[in-house]
Amino acid sequence: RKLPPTPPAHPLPTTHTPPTPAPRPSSTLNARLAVLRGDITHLAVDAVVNAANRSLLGGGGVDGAIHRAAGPQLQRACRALGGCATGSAKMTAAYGLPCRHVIHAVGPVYELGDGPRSAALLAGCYARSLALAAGAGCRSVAFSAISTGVYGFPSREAAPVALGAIRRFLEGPEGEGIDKVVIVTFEMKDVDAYNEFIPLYFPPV
Ligand code: AR6
Repeated sequence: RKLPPTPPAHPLPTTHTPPTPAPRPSSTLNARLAVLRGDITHLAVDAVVNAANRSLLGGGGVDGAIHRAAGPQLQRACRALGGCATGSAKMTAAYGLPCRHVIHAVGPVYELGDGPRSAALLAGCYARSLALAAGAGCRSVAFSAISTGVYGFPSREAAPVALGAIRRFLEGPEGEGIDKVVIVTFEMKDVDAYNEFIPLYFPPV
């Protein structure tokens, strides 16, 4: 007898549900968001957001690049933080990097969650990172494409989650001090995903 097919570990990517209510077009808000393809370790912004893991002790991907460029003091500072929960973030100084602070955000491993829970955890990374940045008086923040590398979050699912969380924060009272959020991506698949969803979350005026 033929066995039934094994269900996927998580629901297959659903089509994106547009945000409700539809975000109002705002040239001021639009000017506060930028997408850049490049190396986040080169940016002299107030805070760079790293895609870390729960140990905060470094790893591969953008985390490895940030630790290499910052030097060993960063790992010593991270060790003192005692790890971080998934969906949250912690901040350190930036040491050898040209930015002022590093915010270490721990994104979800996509395969371990279902769609909605992973999305909520990913949104939490963006919201918590922005709250930490605003609390430290940062005006410019650069984000890595959290969870879209080793952690396997499909870029087309991650981009609307990130954009929604960034928009909500910038519109809220805590977001007032943040002049610029730069999303820094390394790969064309992330650039394409952001370009697809920006008109929905930051509609043209
Ligand atoms: N600048 C900007 N983006 C980069 C850079 C860079 N220098 N290097 C890679 N990326 P990943 P995750 C992009 O895997 O999925 C680590 O081992 C990359 O193309 O770095 O959250 C941690 O320690 C991708 O789009 O982070 C964790 O264990 C994005 O950064 C785990 O990986 C994020 O990919 C976290 O996995």
